[in-house]
Amino acid sequence: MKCLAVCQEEAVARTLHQALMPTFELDCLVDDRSLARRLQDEGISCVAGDPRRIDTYVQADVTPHTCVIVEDSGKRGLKRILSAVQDAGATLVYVLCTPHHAQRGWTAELRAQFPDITTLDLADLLSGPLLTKLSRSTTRAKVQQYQRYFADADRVLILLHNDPDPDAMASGLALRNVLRRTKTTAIIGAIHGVTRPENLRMANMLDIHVEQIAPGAFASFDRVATVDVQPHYFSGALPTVDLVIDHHPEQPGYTPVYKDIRADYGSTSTILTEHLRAIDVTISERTATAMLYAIKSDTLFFARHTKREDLDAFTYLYPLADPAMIRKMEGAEITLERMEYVRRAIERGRVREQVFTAFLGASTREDFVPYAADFFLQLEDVKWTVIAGVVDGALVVSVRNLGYSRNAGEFVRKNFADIGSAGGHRSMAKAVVPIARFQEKFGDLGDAEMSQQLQAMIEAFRKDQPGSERRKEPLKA
Ligand SMILES: [Mn+2]
Repeated sequence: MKCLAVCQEEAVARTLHQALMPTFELDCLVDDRSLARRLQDEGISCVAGDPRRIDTYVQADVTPHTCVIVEDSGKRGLKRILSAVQDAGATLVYVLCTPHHAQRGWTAELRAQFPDITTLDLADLLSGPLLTKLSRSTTRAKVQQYQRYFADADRVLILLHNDPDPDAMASGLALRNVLRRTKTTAIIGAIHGVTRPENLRMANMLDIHVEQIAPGAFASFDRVATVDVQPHYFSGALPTVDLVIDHHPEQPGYTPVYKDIRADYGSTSTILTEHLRAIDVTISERTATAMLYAIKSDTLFFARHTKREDLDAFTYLYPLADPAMIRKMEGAEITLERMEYVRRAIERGRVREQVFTAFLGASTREDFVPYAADFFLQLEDVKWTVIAGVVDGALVVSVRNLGYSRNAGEFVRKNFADIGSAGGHRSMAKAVVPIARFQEKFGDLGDAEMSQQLQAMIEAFRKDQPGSERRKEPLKA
């Protein structure tokens, strides 16, 4: 495509030449003959002419398909230049504002007179890449500090939360990469280990070994880092820690030597992608695949809690990863075992006033309960799901809703906080209550009574302030 740059300053002509060639076929127009010659001598296609005259543009073969960039350096005469350009038939006209333009040049009056002209601000064009480069240097300094601090350690523990998910495992791999260590010199560990089928499949396919570590063994490591979790989670078992990298809200009560906590990020893997990019290390296909999967899974493929940095990290990792493998890992969500609990929920559960409630009875694993809660929320007429099951002597309750109605977190806190742990967000929440405590409060209920009890609780909760829910309903459309 042809492009004509009407320049006053030599630096602008040279910069546009470098930026646009060879994608655009660029000619420069300057009014100073000696400048035109100098630029020509350096191989920059340039003509001298009066930019205020129509025939200058006619001679330069300007057509409606030529991009014409007019530098506004604050000198008088911009209006005559723009009129001449348009009269010569140009329609794709841009004004490039350099820092002088604030004083004169491109004014509101000109804007009104040439409504079809687009302005480009030189500072705006620079700021994105410049800010990225500079903040990358800040990250590099931070990463180099903790790299040095970890360098002389014999045994390093990278500690994950109790039920490691894709983001935790991918962050573990990435941090090991940043620290330039192997699986023998930096152990990725968790108190319990991986349990959910999709997470197990990820660990198997990518050969990620998460070692089970008892809290008593933390002290046997020279350095301990936590990723995707903060030390307060281990309730006192980790009073000091060397490094924390996390995207959950910052918690008090511990002293890290180094930390990088960014609560607005969609995943810890996004933070670690920035660390790896800052120090320019090669990211293996395995690590890239794990991190890409982690970003997808933590942000529900950008459907929640996502910012530009997550998309940037995704774009960067995408060509390095194996998308076929990710597809396979995602498929692991559906298993025969889980279908069995879905079948139980169909048999025992019921929908009433757009709430699906089911008591699954004894479950061999906890994840069957949230899985069923997510599953039944997909039904067209369902806005809330309340699913409970008994796992290891505790009643586990998972609550989901479509997010625009009343608060799921509030529901579990109101009903279960006094007898167990209960918490969560607007759209998803969980409670875990020892069966004995539940029976003290509600009596020893059979399966059918248990379902009725759950149903009564959610109905009472929703009727509490019926106005607020109805008012928000039109949002669904
Ligand atoms: Mn995470």
